[in-house]
Amino acid sequence: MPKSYLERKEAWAAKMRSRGEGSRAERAEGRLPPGQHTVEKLPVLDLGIHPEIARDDWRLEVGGLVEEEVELDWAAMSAFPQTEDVSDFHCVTTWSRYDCRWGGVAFGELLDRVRPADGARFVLFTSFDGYTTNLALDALLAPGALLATSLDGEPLPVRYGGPVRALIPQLYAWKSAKFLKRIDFLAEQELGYWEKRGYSDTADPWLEERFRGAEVPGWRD
Ligand SMILES: Nc1nc2c(c(=O)[nH]1)N[C@H]1C(S)=C(S)[C@@H](COP(=O)(O)O)O[C@H]1N2
Ligand SMILES: [Mo]
Repeated sequence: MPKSYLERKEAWAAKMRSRGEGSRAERAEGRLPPGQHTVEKLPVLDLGIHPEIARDDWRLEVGGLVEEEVELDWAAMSAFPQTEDVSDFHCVTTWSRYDCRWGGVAFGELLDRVRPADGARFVLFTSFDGYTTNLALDALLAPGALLATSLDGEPLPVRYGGPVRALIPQLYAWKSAKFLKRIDFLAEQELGYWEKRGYSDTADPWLEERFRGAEVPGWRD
């Protein structure tokens, strides 16, 4: 039997409770994942297309295997509880930027709204620049996974993916789709832009999952 969204959510919560509050401190000890070096300023890295979308014109479609498909506008985004999270950002090209302060809406809020159907196991992000990236649904349940609308206290600039980007600090940065346009919940994995070119589906920087081959099928089940 596939796990339902609520079962997945509870499993994550149990995992986090069992780790306790020490997890961030523990990570700080071995803070830099293997093969990475730190940079002071957050580099801008993307396909080179920076779509200018006014907040008033911005919409986010959320569909696929969900109980309730939604199209969010800026007012709907602002109506969700807002949160801030400080995390480290690791790009597969080996730079890491510590202490990025992202603000926005926790992915959990969106998941609670749309309610992924039983059998929804994967997610595909589609962006306004044509970029796509795939990940496991469970990645969105991790702490710090956000629909980000601000960075270091400022509204998210276009070059960093504004008006809204995905932000999943536990995974290499290419999973954090900028200029987010659509989220699809899927039963089967659909490959994104870099994944079609051989990059990892699971992309855990601590396991150095840069390219396909290192992943375990049925990841995190
Ligand atoms: N829409 C979109 N999102 C994207 C990309 C892209 O090309 N297009 N590049 C990814 C890569 S490879 C990285 S390292 C991060 C970089 O985010 P930053 O430019 O805010 O540092 O965005 C990711 N998200
Ligand atoms: Mo990247």
